[in-house]
Amino acid sequence: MSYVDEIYLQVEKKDSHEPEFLQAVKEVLESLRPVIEANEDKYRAEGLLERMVEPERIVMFRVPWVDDNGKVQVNRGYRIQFNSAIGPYKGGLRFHPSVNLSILKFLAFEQTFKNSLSGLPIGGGKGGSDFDPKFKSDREVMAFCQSFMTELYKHIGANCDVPAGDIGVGAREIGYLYGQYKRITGLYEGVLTGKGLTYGGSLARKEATGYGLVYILDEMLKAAGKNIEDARVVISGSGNVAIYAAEKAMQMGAKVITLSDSNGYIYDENGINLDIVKEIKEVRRGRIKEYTAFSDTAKYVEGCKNIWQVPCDIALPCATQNEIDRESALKLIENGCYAVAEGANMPAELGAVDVFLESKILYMPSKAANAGGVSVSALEMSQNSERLSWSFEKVDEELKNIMSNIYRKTSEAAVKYGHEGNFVVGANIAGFEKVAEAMLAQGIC
Ligand code: NDP
Ligand code: 2IT
Repeated sequence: MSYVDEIYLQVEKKDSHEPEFLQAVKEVLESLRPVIEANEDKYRAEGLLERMVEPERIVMFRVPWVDDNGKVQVNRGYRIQFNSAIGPYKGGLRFHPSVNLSILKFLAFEQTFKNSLSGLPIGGGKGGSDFDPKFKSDREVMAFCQSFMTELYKHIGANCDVPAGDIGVGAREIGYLYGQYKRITGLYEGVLTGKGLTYGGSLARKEATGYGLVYILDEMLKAAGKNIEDARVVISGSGNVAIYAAEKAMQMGAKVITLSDSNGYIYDENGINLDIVKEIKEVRRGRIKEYTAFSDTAKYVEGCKNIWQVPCDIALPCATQNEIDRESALKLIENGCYAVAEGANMPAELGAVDVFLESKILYMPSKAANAGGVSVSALEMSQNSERLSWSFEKVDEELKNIMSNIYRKTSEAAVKYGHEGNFVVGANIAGFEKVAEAMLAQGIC
């Protein structure tokens, strides 16, 4: 049996109760086949894949806090330190009721290859909690964050593990978490990224994932002789990634016609007004449905799945994992969509990925497409180390270069292994090679 199949069967047996993790492992291992087959004896002798699919460490803990009614609440906290071969663990924290071990393991596994692909010296990690910040008061969120950090601080540090934001964790949460870390440890260090600009945050971190997504999309389109200008763009989500992807796409002349949240989506053929969206989502923490009160032409549709039925040229899924199933992928293509770039992590089910690859549309998978966020996080770590703050223009320029390098590495790896235009194969192989080399150099550990 091939080494790839053997390892996948082992993981399937051991982690059978972790569907998202299995999905991510399957996708990565399948596309690594050519490079594994070329080095099978060496990798097998070193147990490389066995080590790669097993997190170095998982921390799970109780997070007790008191709500506004004086009632004690208990959530579950996690940090997965997946792989430190090329640098300190790095990756976001997700606060969402759906959070469980399977989801965080898939995210941390993917993060390892994404971070490698970024070209920066960062390992892979992820964490979070099943806490739901939605409709909680600021005091409740603070109480939760302080309790969460009261355990997490033992396991992180500027040179060992540097968390950041993800779903449900933005500037407010990072602020409370940072304050508690500093208070407990007495250290003023770059232990978190996505910090506020007054206490060590980087300009352009807020924009980085969305902007980076559109920069790499633009590279992919240009290489295929296409242009983002005047394209109709369907974006899902209305959080950090979706808003700044929309902003950059609009700046580059595209028309963004949808945004969504977990209840439904808004649709306006004339293009969405982002100032209104920012006011609703960033200032008032409201729901996307409220947008229709400010617009005569926008429609609100309950439920988020049908967003992929909206005819478009380009689709940018920016909400969550598995938001596009096979049927939705087929619908997108039937309606003329010619490019998909993933802002969210693993937003397409395996069947949908197959549809994108078989139809030969331009398809940039998440670990390449959304790497701009963690890349600027790494630049924030550099700024913290040298105790300097770079200008917006400098960070943005670096981000453009990083996304351009990711595009080049991804497309070159695809060509090298005989899969020209298949950026799934390209991104997985390019990300894998550096981690593999570092692990082999460091011996069995
Ligand atoms: P936010 O919390 O800012 O926004 C999340 C958005 O997605 C909200 O609109 C939310 O709607 C929607 N959403 C969340 N869960 C679901 C669900 N189960 N079904 C439908 N919609 C849902 O998070 P981000 O914008 O930061 O993250 C979005 C995606 O991008 C995630 O996959 C994340 O892992 C990925 N990502 C984020 C990076 C970052 O720097 N922040 C970097 C790279 C990737 P609602 O309000 O109803 O929950
Ligand atoms: O999925 C991701 O890359 C993130 N949520 C960002 C991680 C980070 O450390 O900035």
